[in-house]
Amino acid sequence: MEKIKIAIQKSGRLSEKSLELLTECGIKVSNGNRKLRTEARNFPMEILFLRDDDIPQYVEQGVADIGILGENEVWEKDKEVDMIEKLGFGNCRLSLAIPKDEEYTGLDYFNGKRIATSYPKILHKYFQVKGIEVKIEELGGSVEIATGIGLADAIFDIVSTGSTLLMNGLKEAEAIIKSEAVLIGNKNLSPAKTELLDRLLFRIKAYKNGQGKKYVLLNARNEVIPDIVKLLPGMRSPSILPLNDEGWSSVHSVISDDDFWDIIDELKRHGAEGILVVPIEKMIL
Ligand code: PRT
Ligand code: ZN
Repeated sequence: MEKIKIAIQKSGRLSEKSLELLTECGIKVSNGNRKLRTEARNFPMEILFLRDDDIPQYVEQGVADIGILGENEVWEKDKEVDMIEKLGFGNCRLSLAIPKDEEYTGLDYFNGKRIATSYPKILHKYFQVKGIEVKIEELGGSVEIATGIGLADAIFDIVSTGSTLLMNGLKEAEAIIKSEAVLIGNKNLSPAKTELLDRLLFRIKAYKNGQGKKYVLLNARNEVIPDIVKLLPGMRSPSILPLNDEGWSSVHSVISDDDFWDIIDELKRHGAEGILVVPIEKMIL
């Protein structure tokens, strides 16, 4: 039987989350002794552990059929691959940063400046479109120290909390693009592999749909049920079940974490009782 080959980061920020995603998709992977490749036990899948920089090329060439990595790497490597699905982890942004005591006057500030980065392609395209001339210093890592050691006037790097910039006496001047982990795929997958990819995607989407949502069960008197139903979005409409107690019903629905507490407050105000909140593991729409 044909297997689908997935490339994930060997060791780095996305490794654990990538494996966790496969686990959430019911795919059992054992990588106890940190092998470079392994097979899933209950899904026709082979897992290759690679440096994220190499994943776009391997997926383009078909060494791997699909891969998980940061969008930033996909754009920078600029290979012929399909962006299939955003995965909702590894969120960060690529930003221009300058020494904190400098006065930032807008994009023109960078005219003629030397900017250190590990993302020269993205940066070059950005300033080309803006019509601003900059000198790009390509660095493999430790970009944040480039201004301190006199190698550059500014940097272009990944930022998430901003604390690395702060520690290195820098401040964020412009956030250029947002990035998160994505699933990419080879452009010429066989029909058998496409079917395996579809099965995987179905599971990934079910997992993603359940993320950030709660299942809510509550009891209320029948006369307030119409008010309560108005407060609940639900997948279609909430389920309403009669309780053994005459004149009472139980309402079941799904609420997003974002407005969770606001809705709970409103539900209580409208007479909801015995509110039970349960995490959602998967949600198949
Ligand atoms: O060895 P390999 O080449 O596989 O790994 P790598 O060193 O190239 O990548 P790695 O593991 O550092 O990051 C993998 C991916 O995680 C990146 O390509 C991004 O898509 C994503 N990601 C998310 C991040 C961050 N958040 C992040 N904060 N990657 C790097 N950082 C670094 C950043 O470079 C900077 O040094 O963290 C620092 C900034 O963090 P804050 O929180 O201080 O702002
Ligand atoms: Zn890398």
